Amino acid sequence: MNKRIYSLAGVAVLAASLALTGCGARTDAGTGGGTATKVAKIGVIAPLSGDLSAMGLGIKNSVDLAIKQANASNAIPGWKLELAAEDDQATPDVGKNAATKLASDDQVIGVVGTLNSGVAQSTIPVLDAAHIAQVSPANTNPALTKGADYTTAPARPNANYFRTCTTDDVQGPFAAQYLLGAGIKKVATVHDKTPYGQGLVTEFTKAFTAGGGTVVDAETINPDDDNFSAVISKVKAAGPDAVYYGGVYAEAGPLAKQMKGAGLSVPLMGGDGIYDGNFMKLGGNDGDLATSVGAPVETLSSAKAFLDGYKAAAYADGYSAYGAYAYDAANAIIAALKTSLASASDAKSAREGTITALASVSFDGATGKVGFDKYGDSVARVLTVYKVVDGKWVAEKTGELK
Ligand code: ABU
Repeated sequence: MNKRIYSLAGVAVLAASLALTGCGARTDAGTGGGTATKVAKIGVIAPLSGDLSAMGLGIKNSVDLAIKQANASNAIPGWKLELAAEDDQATPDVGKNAATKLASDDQVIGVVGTLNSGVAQSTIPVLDAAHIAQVSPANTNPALTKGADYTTAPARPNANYFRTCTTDDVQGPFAAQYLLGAGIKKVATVHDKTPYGQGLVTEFTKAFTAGGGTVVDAETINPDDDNFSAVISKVKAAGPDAVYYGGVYAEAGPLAKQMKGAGLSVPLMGGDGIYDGNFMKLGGNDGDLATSVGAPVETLSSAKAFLDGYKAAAYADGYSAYGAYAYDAANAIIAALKTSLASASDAKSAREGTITALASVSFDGATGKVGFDKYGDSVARVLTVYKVVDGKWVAEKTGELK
């Protein structure tokens, strides 16, 4: 074998090896021109099974849609984007394992997720150590971007973390203003002891009492419990005009059902975590209320490409409360990749550059203006109050906190 033939054989072995391991560039069949296409993966970490899978699958599908649209338009020349979705089962430990798995895949360059603020506490440090950007469409706990002392001494804990939704120090007061404006002055609070539930009730309580309302009882539940009768008895004895709940629909629905069964016929109001049709399926009643992030997506002309694309893709599950926000989160990562991958030889070497580029993205997304402040929080702060009417969520009021 002469030297040239030996060299070509070596290249062939290397190419075969790269193809087998899935690393590096590859040649797309059918292009005719041998176009080299490198692969970068956008991860998703969300509950894809279990009680909260309606929300998690909406997130996954919406990221999938953004990736497919980017590939179809050749948004990043020379690169093909792929989805790498992991189920966190709404559990911090499972989420941490999912983050570790994605971080060990050299082709993963950014992650959309998580749904739960408590799960994000576990995934952010793992992805930060691997220099991978995480953009959440749904985490609303303020401490994730501004630290535990977010009110008095905000300090960003992790530069890799961003979110497209607003936060509970906006959402809680927005709910408080709504109830006070509706003449409701006495409220009992209940939360599920998660960072989200507890944080939301804390922010609601501050604003509700500052506005002249009274919290007549403050209770907690264990999300693993099915029977909330002991808590409901105490709440009922306190005589509230409404119950404000911090947690997700999986417990809020049964709580609302059991409240009504116990003769406590006052509205239950919650945050974005209960804004899902499953709340009613699990027992939510007409007159119950929720705040959720953004304006109703169906009313937004900016969301047409998302809504049309989602419908055309015929996903088995709806986009749910965070689909449009997940679509915008994925498109924020894709916008950053246009900079970070422009001259990159592989995805891993562009991870840090993606984080840097994300901090400066600004575009008109499905939900409105997409961009981030110095903490990684969304520049958009719109919220909507929804009420259950004839078994469906109906928008009552959309706006920003005054
Ligand atoms: N923001 C509602 C989803 C639950 C959470 O943040 O934990």
